Amino acid sequence: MKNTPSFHGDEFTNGVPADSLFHVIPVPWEDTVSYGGGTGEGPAAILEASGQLEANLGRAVPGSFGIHTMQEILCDGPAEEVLSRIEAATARVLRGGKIPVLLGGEHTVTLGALRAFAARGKSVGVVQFDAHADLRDSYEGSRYSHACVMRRAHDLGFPLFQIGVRAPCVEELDYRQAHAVPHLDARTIWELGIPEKPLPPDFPEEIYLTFDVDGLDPSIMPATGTPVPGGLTWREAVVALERVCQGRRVVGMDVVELAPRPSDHASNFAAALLCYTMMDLAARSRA
Ligand SMILES: [Mn+2]
Repeated sequence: MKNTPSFHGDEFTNGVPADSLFHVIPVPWEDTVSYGGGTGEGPAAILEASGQLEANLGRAVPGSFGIHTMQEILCDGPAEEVLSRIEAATARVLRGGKIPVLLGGEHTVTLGALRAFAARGKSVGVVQFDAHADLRDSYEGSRYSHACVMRRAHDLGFPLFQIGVRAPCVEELDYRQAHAVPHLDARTIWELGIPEKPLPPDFPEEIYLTFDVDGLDPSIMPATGTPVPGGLTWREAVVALERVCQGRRVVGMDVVELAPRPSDHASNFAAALLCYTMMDLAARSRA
């Protein structure tokens, strides 16, 4: 087991689980990557970079709510086994009434976390930031490919909202249309910006945020396996996050698909700051 630092461990010592609102679950899973590799190194890179964060974001100090970083999930073996481990770790966090913060790893990580919510029988809305729709039924022979993760989530009955998509395939466009999956695609953001209230009024009050870092533009996030131009600027991402959290309660989150590259510490830091920003919004959403 690698000895990686805890999240923001230079400012806040690794919290006692019972006193920590945020439970960080590193999941260095890299199984079905379709283009560039390296997502297995994502969690360690985010934890490393989190040491460079300021304690405060404006006047807010998200770390003061307590951050407990768990041991990383073992990602060897068949996908079903890895998913079961992710689900079990997430379920423990939920039983304690805390917020799971998963660090990927490939996007399939999200399915393990969502299964823990499904087992609790709660209607949680999934808000997905991504360049891709991830709605294929199967990809390269796998139903657990990262290109299928939101299809699997939708199969489980989770309402879904997609932000920043700009590379959907025709199968995904058809699926979206047939199932009326609401979305705010990159093209719409180019033309109209981020609406005041991005989510449909009937979207669940409790939300899970899944942020595939390729939702960001490659100019600020080149370190990902399948970068696509035309993505969210930093400002658009933060404003969109703030607006989807408005009037809702964040019950879980993940940051996935960071594939660190040598001498690109800017991407790693951007992913760490993104995660800390999401923690801030989650803490505020519970206030
Ligand atoms: Mn994705």
